[in-house]
Amino acid sequence: MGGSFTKTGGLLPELSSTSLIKISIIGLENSGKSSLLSKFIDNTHRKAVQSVLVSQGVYADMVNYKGWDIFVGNLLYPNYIRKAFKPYLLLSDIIIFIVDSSDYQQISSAKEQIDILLGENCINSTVFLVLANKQDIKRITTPQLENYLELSRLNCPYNIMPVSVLKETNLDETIKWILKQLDGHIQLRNNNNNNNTNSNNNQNNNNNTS
Ligand SMILES: Nc1nc2c(ncn2[C@@H]2O[C@H](COP(=O)(O)OP(=O)(O)OP(=O)(O)O)[C@@H](O)[C@H]2O)c(=O)[nH]1
Ligand SMILES: [Mg+2]
Repeated sequence: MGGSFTKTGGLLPELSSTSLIKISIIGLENSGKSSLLSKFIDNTHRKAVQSVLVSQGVYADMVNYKGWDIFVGNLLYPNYIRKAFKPYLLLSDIIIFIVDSSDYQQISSAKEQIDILLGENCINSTVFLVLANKQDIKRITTPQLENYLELSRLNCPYNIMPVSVLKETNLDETIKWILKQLDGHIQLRNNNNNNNTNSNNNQNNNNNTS
């Protein structure tokens, strides 16, 4: 892949029309899932987010955004993974697991959720990214969180990154890491856009000079 990418209103870059990357954002209540989604996508697509019934009494937000197929699941109850989310997680190219680093109780529940994800084999063949959110008010460091969650037991490409979704801290780096992991699976549309822009410019120049 290589090269830089341009922002398209939301932080996620536009993918080529042949790419479709499935991304799941999961986390406990209040962890920052909706805030992250709204940073990832642009204003027009924010209005297109649909709350879909995925199992009895369980809803998830879904939206297609410029080549990204985004699923957002709230881990309200421990059984939600088994009951409702597993089929979506198994199809995901990347799972983002977002944690509120300011909430000790949530951190403890997050470990239980990772235990379930592993027990259900939901993250063995995917890319797993833990976002240690709310760094602006954190009560635990990212290395401490990584140790506590025992991420070293994962058998897939994984990472933990400190972010503040609210302050937009480290979100560009997060997306760069995601793109690097997905290297080879996706093509960014901006390459095509650049070509189109160049050919349009050439045409305009030709028109102007003729
Ligand atoms: N201080 C701080 N607050 C944040 C950050 N990210 C999100 N929040 C706040 O945390 C609260 C919950 O954020 P949401 O994005 O609604 O979290 P959620 O995971 O979608 O919550 P539910 O849908 O209720 O499960 C909101 O008041 C956000 O403004 C952050 O980085 N720092
Ligand atoms: Mg939400």
